[in-house]
Amino acid sequence: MSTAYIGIGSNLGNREENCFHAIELLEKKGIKIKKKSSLYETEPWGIKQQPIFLNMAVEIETELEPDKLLRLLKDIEKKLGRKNTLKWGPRIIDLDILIFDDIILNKKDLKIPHPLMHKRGFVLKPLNEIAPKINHPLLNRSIAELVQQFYRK
Ligand code: PH2
Ligand code: MG
Ligand code: MG
Repeated sequence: MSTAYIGIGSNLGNREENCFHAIELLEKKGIKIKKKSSLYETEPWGIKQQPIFLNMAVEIETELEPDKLLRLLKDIEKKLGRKNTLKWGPRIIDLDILIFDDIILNKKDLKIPHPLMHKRGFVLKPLNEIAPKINHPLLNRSIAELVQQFYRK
């Protein structure tokens, strides 16, 4: 059994409903949701001219391998009506693998830990709420330390 952290984001439609619907579909597919952060209203990062996001993070337990989990996340995004989205643009739902056990993966379509997570407040804040002590296996810092570092800049 593996423990992983998923970042959830939405800035189109009923954002809260989209986030919780995604969690429901994960559970239906046998993913155990161990912890849920609060919802955070966050300023759009990357492309500024788009609606405000709702972001959250969840801790899951799964028997799936990372690539199978990625497949499932993509299927759920599609089911919720996500279209092929502009990079960093608006989306109904976004489900990203942030951390997966202490795995380091650098494949073309799947990089773990998420390569930008330590530079994004909208990822760090919710993740810090549910998992301040876990280690970022590449940076060898806890999430709490990464949050501190983020706000010092
Ligand atoms: N996702 C993006 C790009 N920008 N900004 C915020 N605040 N929240 C997001 O989830 C987000 C973003 C691409 O995945
Ligand atoms: Mg994303
Ligand atoms: Mg994504």
